[in-house]
Amino acid sequence: MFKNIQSKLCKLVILTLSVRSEAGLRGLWIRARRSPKDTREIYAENERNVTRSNVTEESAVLADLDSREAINLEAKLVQVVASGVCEKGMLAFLTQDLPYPVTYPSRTLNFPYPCDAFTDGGGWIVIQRRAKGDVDFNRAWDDYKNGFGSFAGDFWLGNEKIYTITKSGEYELRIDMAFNGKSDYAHYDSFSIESEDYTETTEEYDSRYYRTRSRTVSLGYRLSIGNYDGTAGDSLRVNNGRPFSTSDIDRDTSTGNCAEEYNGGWWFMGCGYSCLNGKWGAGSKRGAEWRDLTGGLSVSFSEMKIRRVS
Ligand SMILES: [Ca+2]
Repeated sequence: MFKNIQSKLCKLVILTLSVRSEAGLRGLWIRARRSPKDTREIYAENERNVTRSNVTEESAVLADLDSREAINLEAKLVQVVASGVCEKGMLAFLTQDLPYPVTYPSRTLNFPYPCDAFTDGGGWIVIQRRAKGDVDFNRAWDDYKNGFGSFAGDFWLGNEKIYTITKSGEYELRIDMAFNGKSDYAHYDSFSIESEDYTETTEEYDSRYYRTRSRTVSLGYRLSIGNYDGTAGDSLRVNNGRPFSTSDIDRDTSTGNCAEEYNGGWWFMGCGYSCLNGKWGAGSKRGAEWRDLTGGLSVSFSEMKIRRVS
């Protein structure tokens, strides 16, 4: 167990170094449950766990952190500690280009995710972000299943990961958006998606005996949302109960292909009033739409995030 953690820490430190060397960024590992004054302990712990050949370079990175940057990073750490974290005791990675700390790895999930520890008390796992427009969201089923993009910019966490998270408890959904220079949000008091498919077992009766029959039913990450409140309007309502559609897997109720029309995957009906994964470009039609807020045009920013409520 310890060796496993040790091995992961090695990889993480190596990742830190590689990010820094490629982008000129400086990384710092933090343990969110600790106070900022313990940061040096983390440095020391990381250093003990890196391989001998990496020690020199890791020390150089730490020495290279100037006092101003250390203060900034520690200020963020204070906020992480003071407000809600997504998972107690998590390891979070924070660089200057990341808007939120990213777990790597999580203690209970085997994939990293960004944690918005600042909005409305924090504790939000961010599952979608559109801010820069540098990531193509016009992608096929498998990309939406596995996730794509960068936590430093635009991304989709991945339907399989979202399903894994929401099946582990009760979650709420918050969507932050910007349009015409104004920020708004939509909140749903429950949120989950079903699996990609599942095996349904039925019992059938004939005159001599019961027999069991199994068949695989495709749910296609079907959406389930609860009550709405917020300022952006309830533009996701008609998508409730709809499976996910992409340009290559059309499960919408339209005779056309909504994912093709919007250039992005979503829980389309036919085609509905929202698609925050749609074609990027503030003001474009049939794009990153939230009808009640944008009237058919596109938002200039969106972030979808979920938080465990029980
Ligand atoms: Ca269709």
